Amino acid sequence: MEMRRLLVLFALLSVTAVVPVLFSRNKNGDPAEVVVVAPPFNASGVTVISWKPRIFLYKGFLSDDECDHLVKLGKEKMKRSMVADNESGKSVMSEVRTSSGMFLDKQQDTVVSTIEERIAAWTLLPEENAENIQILRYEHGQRYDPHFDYFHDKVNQLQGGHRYATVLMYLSTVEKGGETVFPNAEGWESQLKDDSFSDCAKKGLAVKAVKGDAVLFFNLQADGTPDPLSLHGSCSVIEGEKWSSPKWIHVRSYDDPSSMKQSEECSDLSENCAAWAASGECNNNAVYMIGTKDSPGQCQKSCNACSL
Ligand SMILES: O=C(O)CCC(=O)C(=O)O
Repeated sequence: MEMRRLLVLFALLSVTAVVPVLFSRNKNGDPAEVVVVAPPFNASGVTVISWKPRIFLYKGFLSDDECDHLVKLGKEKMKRSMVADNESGKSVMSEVRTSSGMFLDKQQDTVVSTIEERIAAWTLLPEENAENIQILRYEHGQRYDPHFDYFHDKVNQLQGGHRYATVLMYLSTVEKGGETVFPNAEGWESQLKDDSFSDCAKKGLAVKAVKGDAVLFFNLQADGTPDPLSLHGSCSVIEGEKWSSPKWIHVRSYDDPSSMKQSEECSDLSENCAAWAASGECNNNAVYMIGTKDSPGQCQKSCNACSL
């Protein structure tokens, strides 16, 4: 009798449970020791923070267990963060970014796979367009000065093209500072900010780092050109420690090597191309804008000159 009641309870739970529980397995399918609670994707947790640029906040995107699991995976392999050099595209160390970080493998374990699937469901962008999840740690005083996630060089665009969207997940709650700030967001001056915000956060539209929350923002405009309003940075941590986790999603497949050729052949290299093309520069300044097959110009895409 007791056994039957238990079975009925289990059957009821399995159809009504809102929060799935995951037993984490690594890539080889071997069970790991953690049990992780994973919230389902629920669009009603999402609010619009800004339309220019497009920024959305998802409260409770990750469970506490998922955050702790990602921090644990990252902790052992932290290295000083790098930035992409604007000329060569190579990763270089820079004083504008003082955090440390590492990249996970894609589908490294069940928890990571579930989060990657949830990101794809939220952004409506395929998993293959995304880079591996990065884990970042900012200790006291560490920051990332305002920057763009789209590229200024050709080399970085070879794999998947520009970073179209960024999902930034917060894995810890920062007591003071550590906000993500968007200094170019339209109308940021009207965001109400009390003394719990740092001075840095008062210079733009600010999102506080709260464990489990995530922001999604678009680095390109709807017409595919870079959006200068997407400038963003991480304010210095004043109290506590910040763990965050960006997932960058490209315009094309990041995993499929055959998508590389397309970007080598034709792209805009300046965020101003669409405007220049609209004002007649493709005809008036063809060498600079279009160039030749061997020496491509800045704006082949906006000039509709991809088949040179
Ligand atoms: O951690 C943050 O708040 C910002 C991170 C960021 O801007 C980036 O990694 O591109």
